[in-house]
This record gives sequence, C-alpha cells and structure tokens, in this order.
Amino acid sequence: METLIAFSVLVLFVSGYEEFRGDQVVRVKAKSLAHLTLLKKYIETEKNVDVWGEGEEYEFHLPSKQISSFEKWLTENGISYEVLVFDLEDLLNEEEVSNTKNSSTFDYNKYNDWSEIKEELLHLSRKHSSKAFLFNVGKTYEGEDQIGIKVTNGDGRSKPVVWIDGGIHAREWISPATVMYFMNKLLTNKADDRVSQALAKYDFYLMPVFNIDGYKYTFTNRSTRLWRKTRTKYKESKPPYKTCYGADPNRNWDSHWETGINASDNCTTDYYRGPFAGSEKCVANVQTFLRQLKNLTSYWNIHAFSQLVLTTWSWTSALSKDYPEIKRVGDVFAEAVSKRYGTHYKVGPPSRFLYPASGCSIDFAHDELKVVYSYGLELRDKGHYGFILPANQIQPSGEETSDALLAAVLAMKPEYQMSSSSRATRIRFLNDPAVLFILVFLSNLFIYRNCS
Ligand SMILES: *[C@@H]1O[C@H](CO)[C@@H](O)[C@H](O)[C@H]1NC(C)=O
Ligand SMILES: *[C@@H]1O[C@H](CO)[C@@H](O)[C@H](O)[C@H]1NC(C)=O
Ligand SMILES: *[C@@H]1O[C@H](CO)[C@@H](O)[C@H](O)[C@H]1NC(C)=O
Ligand SMILES: *[C@@H]1O[C@H](CO)[C@@H](O)[C@H](O)[C@H]1NC(C)=O
Ligand SMILES: CC(=O)N[C@H]1CO[C@H](CO)[C@@H](O)[C@@H]1O
Repeated sequence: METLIAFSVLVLFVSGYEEFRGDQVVRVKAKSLAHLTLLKKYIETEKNVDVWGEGEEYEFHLPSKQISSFEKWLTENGISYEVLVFDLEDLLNEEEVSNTKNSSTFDYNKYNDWSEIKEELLHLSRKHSSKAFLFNVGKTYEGEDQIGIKVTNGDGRSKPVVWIDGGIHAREWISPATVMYFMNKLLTNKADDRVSQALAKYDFYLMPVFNIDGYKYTFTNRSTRLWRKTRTKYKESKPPYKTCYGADPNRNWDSHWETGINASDNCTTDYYRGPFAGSEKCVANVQTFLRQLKNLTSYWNIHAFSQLVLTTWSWTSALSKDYPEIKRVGDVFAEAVSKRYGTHYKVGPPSRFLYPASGCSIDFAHDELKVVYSYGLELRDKGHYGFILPANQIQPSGEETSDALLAAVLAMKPEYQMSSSSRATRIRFLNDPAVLFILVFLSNLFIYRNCS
C-alpha cells in the first residue's frame, strides 16, 4: 500500500499539469424527439464535448469549464441527467495506480503498451511454435507491423476460421487486454475441455491491437489517453485548411461507406470516415487479408464499453434473413458471459433504431465475406468507469469473455449457409428520425447503439 501511495504521489508530481481535473462524465436521457434533436445539435456545435456513448442514453465527457453551462442548458430544456464521473482526473489516477507493473515478464492483468504486447506475441509464437503462428497483414500508417497470432490445436489440419480483433478504437484498453487474455487461455489452458473442443473445430486468428498507431498514441501521456481514431495526417477541406489527425477505423470499411451514415466528412471529428473506403492502412490491410482468407466462419470486433453483443447490420435497420441464427448465437454469448460474475449483456442490431452507422467491420464481414456469425462486442462496464476501467477488472473481463466466446463458437454451425437474399437494401423511411423514434418507443425489445 505504501508503495502505491508513493507511486501515485510521484505520478501526480511528474505529470504536473492535470489535464482532466474537474472534468465530468454525464449521462443524459432523451425522453422525446425534441430532446434528441437538441442533444444532436449540441454535439454538432460544441466541439469540446467528447461523446463516450450514444443511443438510448448519451454519455458526455465535458471539460470542467463547460459543466455549469451544460447543466443549466439541460435544466432549461427539461432534460434529465446523472453525473457518472465527478472528476475524470481521479479516475485516471485510479487507473494508473491500478496499472502499476510488478514483474519483468508480460503481465496479463495489466494494460500493456504496444511494445510489450508485440514482445509477448513474438514470445508466444516461439514458445508454442507447434500451434501459435505469427501473421502480419501489413504496415500501419506509422510503419508498425500489424501482427496477430493464428492459434490451432497443432494437428496440421485446416479448419473453419474464427477471427477476433481488439483495439480498433484506441482508448478502449480493456479490449486488447481481453483478447490477450483469451489468446493466452487458448494456448495454455489444457485443463479446460472447452478450449480443446473449440480448437478441434476451429482455427483462431487473433489480432489484439487493430489500430496500433492510435493505441500507441493513447500511451503517450495523459492528455492523449482518450484518443479514438487512427493517426493518419489529414487537412481540413476548407480554409484555413488546418491539419487534423486520424479517421475512425470503424467508419472506414468498404461496406456502405459512401452512404456516410453517422459518419463525418470533417476530419476534426471523432467519427471522420476518411477520404475513401479503406483509406486507413490498418483497415485496408485487414480487408485484403480477410478477403483472401479461406473458410472464415466467424468475425468478432471487440470494443468497450456498454456490455452489448452487436449483430448485423450496422448501417441499416433492416434485418437479414439469417437474423434468427445470428441472434441465437448472440444469446448463447450473453447467457455464458453472465455465469461467472452476473455481467449483463444485451443482444441486438445497433442499426435497427436510432443510430445506424456505415463503414463498419461487422457489415463488411457479413456482406462482403458472407460471414453469418459476425459480431461486435462492447465489453465492461456500463459507464461507471467507461473507458478508464481499472486494471483489476482485466481478469474478470478476460474470464467471462473467454467463457462466452467459447460457448458462442461451440454453438455455431459452420455448415450453416447464408440465405442468398440476405443482403440489405436501404429502406429509406426507416432512417427517418421521427419514424425511428416512434419505433423505439413501440418496442423495448431492442437496443439502439451505434456500432461505436
Ligand atoms: C508484487 O509482487 C510481489 C511478489 O510476487 C508481491 O508480494 C506483491 O504483493 C506484488 N505487489 C503488487 C503491488 O502487486
Ligand atoms: C477449409 O475447411 C475444410 C474443412 O472444413 C478443409 O478441408 C479445407 O482444407 C479448408 N481450406 C483451407 C484453404 O484452409
Ligand atoms: C502529450 O503528448 C502530446 C503528443 O505527443 C503532446 O502534443 C503534448 O504536448 C503532451 N502533453 C504533455 C503535458 O506532455
Ligand atoms: C469541422 O468541425 C470544426 C469543429 O466543429 C469546425 O470548426 C470546422 O469548421 C469544420 N470543418 C469543416 C470543413 O466543416
Ligand atoms: C448522431 C447522428 O448523427 N445520428 C444520425 C444517424 O443516422 C440517422 C439516419 O441517417 C440520423 O437520423 C441520425 O440523426
């Protein structure tokens, strides 16, 4: 304990300027279409607002100097809110202290930076050379090798493939940590029958950090911890042509990219879709790799936070003919993830109601690669810590997510054939906000999140 206190004092001393002191995270509930319209307008006009979550409820990270005016504005408009985080700087201190490393080897219970993860991937592929194979899909914008590990049971037979990627959004640190946990379990947990059963059926391709450049950037210093996008250098499209960085790699896939649904053309925003589909190197690399990968049966794109299993499609509210099968396996995941710690997940299409979004990876896997079992996950938690989840939650997240992934892949039917007509055509009236809003209120069966 003493060392911890000494460490945190040291951290405070070294960091000096406290970037997020007094900043809050506020949850806001839109109870009517009028509220919703007001909130959207607020996001568009207030560039200091950092959106942590949107959909049924919004979570906003607000700079300290903006809190009183924001709360006044909410009260005036009759919009109710709840403060989730009273001081973001305290949360960051808590995360930093919880992440104090205590060994010279790779620590699966800590948030590791890219160089540590890269070392561990190399180490695992050497240590388990008969069943762990390093693969490299290409260089990132900043020249990093975009690598992952293919895990097999070592019997030399090719099997249907399950692909899992983490860290497509840089600040969602629990995602790479959970993928690393799962990878390590597949390689080392001989005692768990489900592991051998899953490896008898499938080969796993695991890419713990998809957006390496962005992830590295979040480790630069505290002020960069909440970066979401890639780090590609762009220029604004109109005077004064300011330099801006990064596009949202989950709005950049070659799947309905041109529709630009809930994706921005403005490179200063967090949801910038990039100048063309696949403009982000990390996206283009994986797209090319997946297109030539044979036998891809299941795709998992792992995010945080909100505790959701997101199903196709993201870009439209229409449902594919295969939805019953997609939902069945999603429900198996949700059931299994709750067993150990009671963690509650909801299952459903992000696009069905309020927030469709184009250019998302799960739609690319479903439509372009004909993968029925294509899912997005939003891991822990539900907003108490949000992106700044303390490191002591890595192990429980790793355990419950591994339970659920194993249960889900064992419940899949690799022989299941996608219905030939299951590609979506855009149903325009469903994208009308008023219609969407009415639909939402007619049903509480569904969740309404964007593909984050
Ligand atoms: C560090 O490791 C030592 C020896 O394994 C252990 O006794 C100690 O409790 C650990 N400290 C922290 C902060 O985890
Ligand atoms: C695809 O999977 C089948 C078994 O389901 C296997 O026989 C075949 O070799 C695999 N193809 C490739 C290219 O891995
Ligand atoms: C943190 O890193 C960013 C990016 O390198 C840099 O622009 C900024 O000045 C740094 N801030 C502090 C407080 O060191
Ligand atoms: C992009 O958004 C910023 C911040 O809201 C705004 O100042 C800028 O004018 C926008 N640029 C374009 C090209 O619309
Ligand atoms: C936040 C936001 O921009 N939401 C939009 C998402 O897309 C739907 C359909 O195009 C719009 O109605 C929302 O306004």
